[in-house]
Amino acid sequence: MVGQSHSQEFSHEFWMRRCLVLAEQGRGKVSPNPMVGAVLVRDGLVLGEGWHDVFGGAHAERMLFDQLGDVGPLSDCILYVSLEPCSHFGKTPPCANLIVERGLGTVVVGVLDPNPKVSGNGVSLLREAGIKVVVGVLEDECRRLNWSFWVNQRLGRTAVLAKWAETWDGFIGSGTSERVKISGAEAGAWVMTMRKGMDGIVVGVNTWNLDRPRLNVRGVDRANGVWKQPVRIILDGHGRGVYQPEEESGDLGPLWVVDGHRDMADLLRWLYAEKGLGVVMVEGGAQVLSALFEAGTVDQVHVLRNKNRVLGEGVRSPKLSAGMELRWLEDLGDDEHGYWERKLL
Ligand code: AOF
Ligand code: ZN
Repeated sequence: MVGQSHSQEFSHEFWMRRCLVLAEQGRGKVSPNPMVGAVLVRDGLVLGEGWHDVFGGAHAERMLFDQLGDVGPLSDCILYVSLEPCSHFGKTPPCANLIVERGLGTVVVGVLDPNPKVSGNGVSLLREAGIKVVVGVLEDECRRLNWSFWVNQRLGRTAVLAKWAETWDGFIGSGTSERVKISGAEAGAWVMTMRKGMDGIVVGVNTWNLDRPRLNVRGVDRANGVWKQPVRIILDGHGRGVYQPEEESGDLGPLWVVDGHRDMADLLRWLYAEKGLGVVMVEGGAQVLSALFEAGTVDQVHVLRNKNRVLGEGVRSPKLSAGMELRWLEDLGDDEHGYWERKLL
């Protein structure tokens, strides 16, 4: 008996991992909606798979059922889904109703939806229809996958990932008009993969003027469906930025110049509620990063600390706000990559 329930627990996790892999297909395409994956299983065999692929488009469950051939009644099947099926009429009709109509026997849910319109209601709807529901398989992984969606739903603002490069002795710049290159090639490539999942990239006007960063995604595979360059956001309160006309190459996201002197939490609420940005990466400089830390509005931090460079003096790296936890350190070529996050919401 014990062995049996153990093996079922294992297989629930196995299929939930598959849901997480499928959900990844939506990265950079569905925000501020969550990435979601779904798998339909009968006797240990996959009958169908789906994921949320386009903002405003079909949810994972609908994609799965739309593509499903004739496989007979589904009462002996298990539907795995990384997020609680929705119960509300949004841009699409509720997935929970669809699951009930299809006559599913069992539904295994990774984590409850933090969206107050759904949270718990999706599961209740399924249970009331007599469907067996298991909740909380790989719960933390399912939540972490959509950490920015949790920030959006619980805090009502755009989620913030802060990233900077520093020298081994903790400086992020020289403090002069001289531009210093700090991190190596591997770190540069990693930054591109991170930018790909962002709705916006934010820098302060000093960084913009000094570094002339392109703030776009280059050199990574973008072949996978509807995908947009992140918006480039320059925090420039006094119009000090130098904005040269750019070629319309289509390879740069839109450029937004916004007032960086306003309250950071306020700015992030505006970016989410009015502009629909789910997650942005802030790439400097020190003033902008410090203002965000002081406002307690940084959710994840990535630091690339170069092993070969020391400056001795210059602009010190910002202080992390209290409550940020170091999750890992890894080698990334010439850099040490550190990752901190706030407690999951
Ligand atoms: C699901 N499966 O694949 C996703 C869900 O505006 P809509 O209709 O696209 O609804 C967006 C909300 O639906 C979103 O805030 C979240 O609560 C849920 N997302 N639910 O059952 C999915 N992407
Ligand atoms: Zn849905």
